[in-house]
Amino acid sequence: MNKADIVDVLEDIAVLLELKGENPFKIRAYSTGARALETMEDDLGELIELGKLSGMRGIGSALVEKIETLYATGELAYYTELHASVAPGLIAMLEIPGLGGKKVKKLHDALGVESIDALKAACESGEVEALKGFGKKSAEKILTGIANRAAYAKRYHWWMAREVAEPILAGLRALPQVERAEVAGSLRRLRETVGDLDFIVASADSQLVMDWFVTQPMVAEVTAHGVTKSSVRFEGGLQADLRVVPAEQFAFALHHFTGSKDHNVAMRQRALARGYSLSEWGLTEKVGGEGAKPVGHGIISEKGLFEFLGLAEILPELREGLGELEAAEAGELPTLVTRSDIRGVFHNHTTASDGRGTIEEMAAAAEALGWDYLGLADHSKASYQANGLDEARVLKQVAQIRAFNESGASPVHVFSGIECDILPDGSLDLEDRTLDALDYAVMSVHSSFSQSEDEMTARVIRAIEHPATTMLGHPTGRILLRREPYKIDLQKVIDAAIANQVIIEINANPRRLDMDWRLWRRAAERGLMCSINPDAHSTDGLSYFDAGVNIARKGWLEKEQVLNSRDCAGVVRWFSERK
Ligand code: DGT
Ligand code: CA
Ligand code: CA
Ligand code: ZN
Repeated sequence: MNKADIVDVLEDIAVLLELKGENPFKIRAYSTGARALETMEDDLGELIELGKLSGMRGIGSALVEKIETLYATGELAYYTELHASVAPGLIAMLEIPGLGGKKVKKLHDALGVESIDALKAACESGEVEALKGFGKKSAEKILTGIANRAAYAKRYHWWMAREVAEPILAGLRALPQVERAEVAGSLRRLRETVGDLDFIVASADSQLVMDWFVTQPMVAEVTAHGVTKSSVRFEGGLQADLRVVPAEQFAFALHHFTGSKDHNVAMRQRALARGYSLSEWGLTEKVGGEGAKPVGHGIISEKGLFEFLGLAEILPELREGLGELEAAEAGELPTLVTRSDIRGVFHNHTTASDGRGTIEEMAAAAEALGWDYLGLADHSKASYQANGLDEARVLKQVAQIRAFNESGASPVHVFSGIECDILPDGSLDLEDRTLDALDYAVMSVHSSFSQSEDEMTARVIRAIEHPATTMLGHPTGRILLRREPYKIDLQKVIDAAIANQVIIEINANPRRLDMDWRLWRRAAERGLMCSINPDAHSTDGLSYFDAGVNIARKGWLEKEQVLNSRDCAGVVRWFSERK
C-alpha cells in the first residue's frame, strides 16, 4: 500500500476511535501520525528498509509496526476489526459535511440514532437542535448535507457498474412484454466512471416492467416508482433510472439518454438547421408546440436517426461532443479497434514479483483468451514492496521464459519484459546489460509522486530517451476515484515518446485507465503508438484488457495504432527495429 493510502487509513482509525469514545491521547497519536506521514519528504519504502521510521517526528511507537504492515501487505487486522465494530449507519453519517467522530458519537449516545434516516427524523423533530453543542443552525446544516448527498454522490468504476447492469439488462430482455432493452448513459458511452445507470425499454406494458424492476433482489431502496420512469438504489449505492417508452420512440429515447449532453446539443442544432426539432420523443417540424407535425416515422434505430440528419452512424463511445458530427458528415469516422483485433498483451506480473500466476498459468490463460503471445513484465528491484526483481532474478526469468518457449508446451509465445522503475532522477532501476537481455521494457514511476511538474516531466522524458525503453507505463499514476494524477506535462511526454518511438500504454486496470482517452486522438494522429496493457496480477486480471479496448475506442484509435493488434512476427519486428 502506498503512502497516501496509509495516511487515509490512519485518519480513518482516528475518526473511528473518536466515534468509540476512546482515550484522546490514543486518537491524537493516529491523527498526528497521519499528518506526519503526509508531509514527510522522504521515501517511505526507504525509511522502512533502513529501520528509520521509528525515529520520525510525529510517528509514535504504536504506529511504526502498523505502517510497516500496511506498506508490506495493504492490510491491517486492527483496522479491519475496528471498522467492523462500528455500526454501518454511523460510518455513513461521517460522510455528512460537518459531522466528525465526536459529533456522531454524541448524536448516537444522546438520541440513539444509528442511520441517516433516523438522523434526518431527529433533525426534523427538533431533537438535534435541542442538543447541547448543536443548535438550530447545525441541525439545518445536517439536513442540507443529507439532501445534498445525491449531488455529491459517489461515482463508480465502469467495470463495477457494468457488473451491476448486466443481470438487470438480461432480466429485462427476458420479460416477454419487453421488445427492446438497452443501458444508455455513461455506461454505454464507455466512460471511465459512471454516476448512475440508465435503462431504456420498449414495451407496451410499462407498469409490469416497472414492477419487475423495483422488486429485484439487489434493489436496496426504491426512490421513484412511476409509469414511465422508476429509480432505484442497489446494494453498494449505485443508482439506476429505468424509462419505458412505446416501441416507435425507442430509438429517440435511447439516443437522448445515451448522451452526452454536448453531443445531444450538437445533434439538436443540426436538426434545427434542417428544419426539425429533435427530442427524446422523436422528430417534429420546427414550429414546435402541440400542433407540430411529426416527421421521420420509419426511424427505428439510432443509425436511422443519424442518416436522417445526413450523418454516418456515430457509435456511443464517440458521442462526447468532440467533433464527431463533423467527422460523421465528412465520412471520416475512425474504424475503431475491437477486442477481437487483440492478439496478446504486454504488461503482466507473475509470482516472481507481486502477481499470483506462474509463467505457465499466465500463458494458459492467454491461450484460453485466444491470444498468440503474452508479455510478462514483473516489477524491478526498487519496487521491493512488490518483490521486484534484481539483475540476477531478471536474467533467471529470461532463461525460464526461453526454456518455456522452446519446450513447445504452449502455442502462446511468451515475451520477456520488465516493468522497470523510473528512479526519482529519471535513471532506470536496472543496468543496461540486464535490460538488453529482455525482449522489451515498460518503464513506470512508482515513487516520489510529489515531485514538481518540471521534475516529474524531466524524469519521465529522461527515461523515454533511454534506448532500452519500449513503453511508458501508467503515465500519470492516477487511481480513479481515489488518487489524483501526479503533476506532469503530458504533452511534452507525448512529444518525447513520438520522437523516440516509445509506446505509451493504456493501463487497462479499471481503476487506472491511464493514459486518459481524451488525449489519445490527437496524440495518435501525431504518430504516437498505443499498447493496451491489462497490468494483470493474476490470470483473471488479463480480462481487464476489455476495459482498455473501451478506452482506446473512446480515444478514436484504429487497429494500426495499437501494437497488440499485430501478430507475433509484427511485434518481434517492432521490438527489434528499436533496439
Ligand atoms: P453519469 O450518470 O453522470 O455518469 O453521466 P450520464 O451521461 O449517464 O448522465 P445522466 O445519467 O445524467 O443522463 C443520461 C443522459 O441523458 C445524458 O448523457 C444526456 C441526457 N440528458 C440528461 N439530462 C440532460 C439535459 O439536461 N440536456 C440534454 N441535452 N441531455 C440530457
Ligand atoms: Ca447515467
Ligand atoms: Ca441518470
Ligand atoms: Zn506499475
